Amino acid sequence: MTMTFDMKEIVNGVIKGKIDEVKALAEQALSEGISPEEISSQGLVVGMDAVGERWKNDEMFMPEVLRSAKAMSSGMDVIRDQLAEKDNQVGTMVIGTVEGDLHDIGKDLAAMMFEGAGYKVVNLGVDQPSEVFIEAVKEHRPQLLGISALLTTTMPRMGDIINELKEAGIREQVTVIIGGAPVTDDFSESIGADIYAPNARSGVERAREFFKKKSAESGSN
Ligand code: B1M
Repeated sequence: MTMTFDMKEIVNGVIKGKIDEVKALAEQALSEGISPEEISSQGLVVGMDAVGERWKNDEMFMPEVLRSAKAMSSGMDVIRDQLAEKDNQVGTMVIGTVEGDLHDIGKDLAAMMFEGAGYKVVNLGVDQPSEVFIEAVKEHRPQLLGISALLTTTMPRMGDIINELKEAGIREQVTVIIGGAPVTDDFSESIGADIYAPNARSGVERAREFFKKKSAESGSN
């Protein structure tokens, strides 16, 4: 049987913020035998990626971005259980916004992109003190710890979390990825984070490259 489903419909549905339509399309795609990974990586993520680009280029406004995020989320709801099956999982990610910072839009987009890439995501929310991050790493033993900050005044909390991971003796157990509008590569390096993500999509790609390089290095040792 030839596949009739056109993934572009999901991509466009996300871009246009069609919440119910994206849900129905994801259901249709699943019923036509398309895998949840494909629905995510070739449909939902591609759509949200385009939204991110348009937002960056001032071609979309915040309410539209949020509607698109809801549309992506409605598609994720359809495939989440199947993506979460052990065989499909890439790993676990704990993610949160630092203490004193209430911005969660970018952090939630990043969480969604990582979920779409096959991570089980534990989202701690906003305004979280270092202890909450440390306890979550101890409890969930994630491969990735994602930290977000949108204010120049709260950025230093990211470094505090890394220092507290060291003090707790668990820094080496987890890869730290940081993001947020004021964050830069230089800042990331200065606090000893492993990966800096300029945007949600690149975060997923950089994490993939990081783990690939790490496993190649451990293989050659
Ligand atoms: Co605030 N705010 N805000 N704000 N806010 C900014 C960040 C600001 C740049 C606006 C400005 O002055 N031009 C400015 C910060 C200045 C600075 O520190 N340099 C600012 C300020 C000053 C404030 C208040 C102090 C304002 C006040 O009360 N006087 C206050 C602080 C409250 C607090 O946190 N304690 C405040 C409050 C708010 C609202 C509550 C009104 C609202 C937040 C709503 C919410 O998040 N639920 C808000 C908003 C919406 C903004 C702007 C307009 C938009 C932020 C956003 O959501 N962007 C922002 C101005 C701007 O950025 N143009 C601004 C869209 C989002 C998709 O982008 O978050 O950058 P972003 O995320 C990107 C990447 O950075 C990256 O991927 C995302 C998608 O590609 N990314 C990650 C982010 N986290 C990541 C984590 C990762 C990976 C990638 O892995 C871990």
